Amino acid sequence: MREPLESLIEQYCTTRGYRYVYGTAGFRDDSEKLDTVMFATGIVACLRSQVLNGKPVGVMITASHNPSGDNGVKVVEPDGSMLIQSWESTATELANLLANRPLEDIKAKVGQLTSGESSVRPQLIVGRDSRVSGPHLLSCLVASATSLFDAKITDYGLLTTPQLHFLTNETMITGAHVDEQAYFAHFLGAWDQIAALQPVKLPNVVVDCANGIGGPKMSALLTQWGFAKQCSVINDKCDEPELLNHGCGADFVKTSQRLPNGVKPNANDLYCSFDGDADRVVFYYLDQNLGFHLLDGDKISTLFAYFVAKLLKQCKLDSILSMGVVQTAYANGSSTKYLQDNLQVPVSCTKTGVKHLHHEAVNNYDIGIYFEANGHGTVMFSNKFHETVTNHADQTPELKILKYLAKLINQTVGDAISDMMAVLAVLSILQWSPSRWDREFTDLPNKLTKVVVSDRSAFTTTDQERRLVSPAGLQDKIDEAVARIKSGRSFVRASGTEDAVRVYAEAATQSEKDQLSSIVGDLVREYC
Ligand code: G16
Repeated sequence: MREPLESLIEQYCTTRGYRYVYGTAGFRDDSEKLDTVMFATGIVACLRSQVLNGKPVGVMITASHNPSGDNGVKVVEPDGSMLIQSWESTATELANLLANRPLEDIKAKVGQLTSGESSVRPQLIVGRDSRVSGPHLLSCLVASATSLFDAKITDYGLLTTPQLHFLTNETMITGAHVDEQAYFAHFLGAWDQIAALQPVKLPNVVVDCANGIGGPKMSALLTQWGFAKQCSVINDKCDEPELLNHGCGADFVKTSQRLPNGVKPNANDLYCSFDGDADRVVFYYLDQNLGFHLLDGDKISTLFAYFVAKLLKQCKLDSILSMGVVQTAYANGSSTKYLQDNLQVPVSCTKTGVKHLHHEAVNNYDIGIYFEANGHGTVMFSNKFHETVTNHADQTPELKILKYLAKLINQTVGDAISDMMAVLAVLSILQWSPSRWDREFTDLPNKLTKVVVSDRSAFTTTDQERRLVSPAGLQDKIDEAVARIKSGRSFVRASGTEDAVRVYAEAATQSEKDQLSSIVGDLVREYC
């Protein structure tokens, strides 16, 4: 240890007296409250790497869709998936110990945690989004990782979250330093392979980057992409912090169901919006009357399910390789019905959070499609899939498209850039316009709102977050309200990324949906 623990704590753990929770996607809070969390995360990430015999563990400093004053941290396994859940409690315990307990207790705990695997040098892969608080928070993480562990740290600077996941996994696979360009080369290579089989025919595409890190990364992509002439980027001012996710981006478009700032309305274009760290994407288009139509995560997963099912059938692999879709309670009822009734695809439901959907998709299917309605998601292809398509005697164009699609879609986590390219490739091959894509099924009118309450931890759930356990009595009242509405569905859960409770409502008509949303919102306010 280069510096005594007490002086490190004094310098890097100034935020004390708070209670931290490892939420839906790691720690997330006002950036002013996070230096202690970052110091704790440095320790946890190093311990995880040591337990995995020095394999690289990723750390991404981001608060994704949250306002610019927030920040947070996500820890990534060497294979690019989210930190295994059994370690979340270690992270929470350590952060709260550092923030609340006397120095002697902290010393004892840190000493105990760092004594076991000390011969293994941990390796961290770090990146951050465009928030101004990023560099300071990174310094708190680096302080514990270097002073307590002498960790080997590869700092990529500014990255999207999916780039960090991808580069962590590539570092593990190659065992060497991986240049950021490897990320672009991988996905552009897959795009070119598909484009060589089938000429690209698409409308112009406008990409809203939420004034986050997706902006410069999209610009880098466009300098190398054959499709660049038809693709333009808006809301790409990531050096103006107050603009981040403000009136733009995937979360804004999904929740307000309207165009983001900065768009020139054009009925012939296809639009998409990323969030602040570019790990989610939603699409939309305007009809001839400039009416807005959203193509969200449900529309993306159903598009992939339709396309992959069609290719599997053409390649006579539909009885050999299993395919299923994973959704959350936020999935529109019409999308679930379409998948089950029209496509005859199995659908499962998990709690909110990529970490839950990812494992369900990987553990159950050869081709596991998972998307949250808010645009987070990807398609996971199993080893059996790769062996089957590689060894298949008949290497038809359809089979090759399947193979290249599996490369075009980020296999570590949902990725706005890679998902966008994959959706465009599928639309081009199917020769579907945005409205043709939209016509496959009609969403039930739906509304997602936030209610700020004094203590969101009072809202606990069961049944994949579809039903409340507490506050006592509230679920019965919601059930009564839902029963009065045709095709009504509503649920309430505490956000794991924001200090609020989310209320979802859907119904057969716009007015009934508004009515249900307002009744349930009022019930939440009454019961909190
Ligand atoms: C994170 C998670 C997503 C989740 C979202 C909202 O996204 O990765 O899986 O849907 O938070 O979660 P909650 O409703 O609990 O606030 P992001 O884009 O914010 O990192």
